[in-house]
Amino acid sequence: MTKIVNSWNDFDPLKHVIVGRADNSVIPPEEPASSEKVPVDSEMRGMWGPRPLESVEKANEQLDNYAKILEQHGVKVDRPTPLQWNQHIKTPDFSIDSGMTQMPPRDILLTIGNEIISSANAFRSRYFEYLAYWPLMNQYFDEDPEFLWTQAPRPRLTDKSYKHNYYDESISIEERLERTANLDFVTTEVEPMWDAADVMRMGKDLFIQHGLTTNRKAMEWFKRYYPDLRVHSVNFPGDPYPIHIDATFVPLRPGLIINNPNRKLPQEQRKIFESNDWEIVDAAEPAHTEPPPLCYSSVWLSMNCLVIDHKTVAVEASEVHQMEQMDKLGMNVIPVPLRDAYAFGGGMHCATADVYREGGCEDYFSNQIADPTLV
Ligand code: DAV
Repeated sequence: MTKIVNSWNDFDPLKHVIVGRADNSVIPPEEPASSEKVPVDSEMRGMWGPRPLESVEKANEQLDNYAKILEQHGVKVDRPTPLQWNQHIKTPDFSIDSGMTQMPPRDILLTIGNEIISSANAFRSRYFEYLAYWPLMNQYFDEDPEFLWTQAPRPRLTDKSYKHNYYDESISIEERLERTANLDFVTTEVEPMWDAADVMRMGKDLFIQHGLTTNRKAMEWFKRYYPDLRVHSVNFPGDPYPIHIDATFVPLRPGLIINNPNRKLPQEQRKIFESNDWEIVDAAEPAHTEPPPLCYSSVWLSMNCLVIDHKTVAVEASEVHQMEQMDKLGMNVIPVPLRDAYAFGGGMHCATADVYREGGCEDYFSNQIADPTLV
């Protein structure tokens, strides 16, 4: 019997992965969810349309090379099938002038054991992104009799899914930080919405970031859908645009996590880690002071690494401080140039989605304390 899909965490030995592609990527028009994400002073405000072909080619060159490097390290690599994203999207509930990309598979696909779930993204432009992965899902379904091919409940994304007048040009960074620290985001709670990259998988425990792309109702959905897992809601004050946990809180091996020093996990949310002998260390500073042009993500993609096994990690090749820290933490570093792909939706971790890691569903948090993160 062929076993294709299995992954319970982000650090056990990686054997099979999906690496995204930049083809046909579009900067989508502003919409209720993204107007909050695009920083006020960003050159991308109000701008949309197909990304420059030269930038697509450069990104693809680095993504292809990343795939090749992973293969050299014994990891099987699959690639999505690009769609034409520069076309109008319409559902009974909303319409938007374009889709986005199939570069960061991590935002769309969540692998839990033998199951891959397509997410319930809060961005309207990303509504059909899962289609780029359908040929692979179909193939895994044919080949692996135990593979569970799942689609999370699709959000309707009507106007009720967002707060209106939430966004205002005059809002300062301080006000923004106050709002996010108070768990006040542009998304409402009328339906579950979540990006797969907000979910940190740790065997029996799922730590999910409550932020711009994932709401509380999603956590409730996870709790009911996986009655045997423990679902935790975490948040990181200090991030004015909290989207995706993987440039904020990144596990390297059982017992060790790096945390963005500007977005520290609050003290009371640390208890579950501390009482189970997990160490949380500040991540190294990024090597760059600015993200590359036309990039949504922050410079903290520096810590968005892909762990290959408990002793090996792939880090973006220009992130000298992060590579040095990995070395000090006892990890062998595989440097991979990927900065030209950042603008398409993220870094080393974002650009991939797990298909197969060795290992099973471990309980890393067996010492259950009074834990305010537990949903
Ligand atoms: O720091 O901008 C990027 C995460 C992308 N998946 C950040 C988060």
